[in-house]
Amino acid sequence: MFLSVIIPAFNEEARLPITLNATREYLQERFPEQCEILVVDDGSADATAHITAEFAKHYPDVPVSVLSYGCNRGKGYAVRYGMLHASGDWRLFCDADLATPIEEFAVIFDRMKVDGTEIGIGSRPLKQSNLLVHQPWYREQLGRGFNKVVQMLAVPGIQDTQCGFKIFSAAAATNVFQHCKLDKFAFDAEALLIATRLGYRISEVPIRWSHKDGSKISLVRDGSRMVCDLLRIRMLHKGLKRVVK
Ligand SMILES: Nc1nc2c(ncn2[C@@H]2O[C@H](COP(=O)(O)OP(=O)(O)O)[C@@H](O)[C@H]2O)c(=O)[nH]1
Ligand SMILES: [Mg+2]
Repeated sequence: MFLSVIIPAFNEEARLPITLNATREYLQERFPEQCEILVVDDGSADATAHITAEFAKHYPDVPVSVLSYGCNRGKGYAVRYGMLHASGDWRLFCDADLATPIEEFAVIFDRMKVDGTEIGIGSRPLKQSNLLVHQPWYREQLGRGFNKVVQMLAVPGIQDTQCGFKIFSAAAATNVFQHCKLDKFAFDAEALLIATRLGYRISEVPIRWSHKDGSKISLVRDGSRMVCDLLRIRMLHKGLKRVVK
């Protein structure tokens, strides 16, 4: 299996069908018979799992599965679960709203080949990034502030740890996500810190990106949790040894 696309999904019945369709069409055209889509149902109370199962029945050309564990654990847990249960040589996780278009996979992957890296991440604030629809200004500013703290506490030199579009080789996914402990939204920063400690280099690549309505993030609840988690990251991962030569 060449590629697993992992979509963490919490109550995504409204946004998922378009995303599944676009992803399936892209994979079918670019890498026929070598891909799978894994929707990780993060304890949704709506028809997320049902819609995904119906979609899989209608379009058997690309295997689509739902992974469920019955309760809402958070995006970090869902992505980790998907990354560790996938079988692709390469593993992409992307948001259920496809704010980063699926076509950006090739853009990042091509850069990874040039750089010789096993981890590639989409990035929004770079000069060549193309933000078609911006987030509300206060969220964009909060994001910039958050990145400054992330760079200070976890991963210096990365301009955007939070973009929900990241590619890992199978080995990198296993090595990194087996150490991840954070279940909520600070997991990206944690995964990148672990990756760096293990010796992986990361390609940060400008992408096309559009803000999508329907975000379920609560700035107060999720934002304060993110900051608390961020303060713990370095302590959580003190003893990691390099695995990459
Ligand atoms: N808000 C939220 N999203 C989750 C959770 N678990 C998984 N996700 C998924 O994480 C992604 C977050 O995207 P979104 O809500 O659009 O956040 P935003 O784009 O960063 O504002 C989506 O694919 C969600 O379905 C959760 O517990 N809460
Ligand atoms: Mg979104």
